Amino acid sequence: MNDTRRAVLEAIDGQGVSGADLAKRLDVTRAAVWKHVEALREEGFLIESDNGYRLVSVPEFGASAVEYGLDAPFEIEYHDTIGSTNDRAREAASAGAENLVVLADEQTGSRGRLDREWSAPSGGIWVSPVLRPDIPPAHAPLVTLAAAVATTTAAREAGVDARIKWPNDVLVPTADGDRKLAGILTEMEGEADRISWVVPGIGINANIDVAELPAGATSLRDQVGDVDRRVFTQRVLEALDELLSEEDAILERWRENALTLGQRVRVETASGIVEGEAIDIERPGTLLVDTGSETVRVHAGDCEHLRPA
Ligand code: BT5
Repeated sequence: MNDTRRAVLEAIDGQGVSGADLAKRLDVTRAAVWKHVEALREEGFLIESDNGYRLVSVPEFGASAVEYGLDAPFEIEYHDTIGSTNDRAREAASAGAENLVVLADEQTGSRGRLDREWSAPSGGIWVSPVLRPDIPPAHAPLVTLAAAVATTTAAREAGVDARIKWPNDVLVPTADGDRKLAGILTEMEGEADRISWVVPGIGINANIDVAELPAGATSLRDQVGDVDRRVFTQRVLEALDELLSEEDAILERWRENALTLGQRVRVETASGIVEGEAIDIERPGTLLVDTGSETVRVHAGDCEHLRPA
């Protein structure tokens, strides 16, 4: 959203302000004020003009909706429907985009890790930020952890008991097992010593019926009823931005929200199966598994929580 439009919204959020006053405050002509108001109305902002301009409501979802009131330096690119927000974010990143977030209501070709299918019907929060943190490629797993913490934080604020399963799943423990609320697919391009871009694509089952999702999934709707996706998306992006500026907090916050720690796990890694108790996490995202005879450091793999022996 351009700065003048944001300033118009801020000025008329609360009380009515006349066109003349707005023009003076923003140092533009009255015709320009009118043009901005019309453009905002077209984007779905409800603006009353009986007694000066007054903001009545913000659109439910979309680029300007999420940008307005967002306390993080991201520009949003919104699609009602798209193949994959990660594909689009990668393309934009390669073309030089910075601080861009690709957001969609529905995806028709979204991916999980290892090219697994990810269902993304309308009503979800499918979001792929393009980040350029000043860290070496080997530290990229920290970004995935941060995205998981950010998503869990927003879900907990919405009243959902969300926890993280190492490395990238956000689950909700229920009487009949843990159910998957969100997943993260991190993709990046790096040079030898520095990440060029990294996209932690986050898929959150928001206002979706579980019947539309694969077995074992849950949604925010299923847990607490429909949420305000605009605010939820803002909270995820704000928490992510905050964590990335405070790298040391990421592991601490991850531990606080982890479901995996203290559990018996079975991790399938490229070099074989590791089974034991997950005892801790280490930079940049290494899981420590106590097998009974030794502590094994697992850098990547698919993790399964086992029932206590
Ligand atoms: C993930 O993979 O959990 C990462 C998912 C990332 C999706 C986001 S959406 C925005 C961005 N754009 C993309 O194209 N992708 C990212 P993984 O750990 O491999 O889990 C995949 C497995 O989760 C599948 O094999 C299914 O069993 C299950 N699954 C598929 N869709 C699901 C959903 N909507 N909710 C819960 N589980 C699902």
